[in-house]
Amino acid sequence: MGTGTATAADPHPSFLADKDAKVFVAGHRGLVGSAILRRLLSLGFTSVVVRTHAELDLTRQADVEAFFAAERPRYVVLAAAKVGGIHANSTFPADFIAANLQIQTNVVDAALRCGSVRKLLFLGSSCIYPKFAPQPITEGALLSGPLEPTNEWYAVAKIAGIKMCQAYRIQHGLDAVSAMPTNLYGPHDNFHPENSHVLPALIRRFHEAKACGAPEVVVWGSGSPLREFLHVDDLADAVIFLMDQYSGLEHVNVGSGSEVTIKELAELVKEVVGFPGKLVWDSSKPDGTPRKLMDSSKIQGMGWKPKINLKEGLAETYKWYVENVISDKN
Ligand code: GFB
Repeated sequence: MGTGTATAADPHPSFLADKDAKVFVAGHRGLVGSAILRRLLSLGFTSVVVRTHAELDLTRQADVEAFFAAERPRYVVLAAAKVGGIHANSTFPADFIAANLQIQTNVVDAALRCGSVRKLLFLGSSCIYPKFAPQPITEGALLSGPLEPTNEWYAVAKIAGIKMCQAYRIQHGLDAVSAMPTNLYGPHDNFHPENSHVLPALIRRFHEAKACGAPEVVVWGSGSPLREFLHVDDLADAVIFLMDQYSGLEHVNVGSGSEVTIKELAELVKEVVGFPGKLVWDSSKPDGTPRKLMDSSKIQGMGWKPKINLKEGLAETYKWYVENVISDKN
């Protein structure tokens, strides 16, 4: 546990008391990494290190080792990953398992070998849990049953990441912790029509339908699956909180605690975007797991709570989409 200041018993300052230390945020251009970067800068961290994919390919072990040896960061937040929605996960299983295993293995191992890293946080996903895990899903449900087939390749890689952090803690004493966020959304998301997650996909589809006066919008599946959504700025807060406060072996769930059906979500996006037409359901598309509500009582018990409700977060994300993605295309 971080105490804020260094003492004789704990010679290191806590993360939040060490704002001039080098912090490497891997994946700073993605949804999660960009939110963590914004939060670190707003908190006054002065030495955040980032690399674009073109500057450093995290799937290449030698390049990752050379980067860590040269930069010698004190803290690492591992938010770099190959991610996507239900369609991308089932279409590119090899890419999802290979890239994620490579990135996390290279980064965790290089963090140990360079000798400078005091703490590392690895980000996973709620899809690590069994398809039919009891709800809400506690951390203890890991590896207690079969996974959801549409994203098992990604899930297996993320489970390996948790286990790698645990193994490096046990064998080498590396302070590596893992956070498992629920379904995330917010600025800098991927708004690709097929490969994105449901929330950005629907923002784009409703916006384009409204812009061209289309009478209806197609939504995938039955509409009955339940999903829990968390704004990425809330996740960024949780990541900073865990970097400062948590040094346990077990991973930590990070969720909002409230869930909606996909039908309710679609109605909400329709309202926020202001699309006047109707919804049509494409039942040839998969539903995925029926429900995945996380039990976030562990992190809430430590003192973290989400702040952004879905409607507000959705409205703000739509505004960001219009100002950044649409205006970039014009
Ligand atoms: O967000 P999503 O792709 O991911 O889909 P998962 C959630 C639900 O929304 C599914 C439905 O029931 C989809 O069928 N859906 C409706 C849509 N319309 C659309 C659409 O236009 N696009 C998309 N993408 N979905 C992901 C995993 O599962 O969850 C990842 O694939 C990751 O690995 C992520 O773990 C958090 O929630 O089903």
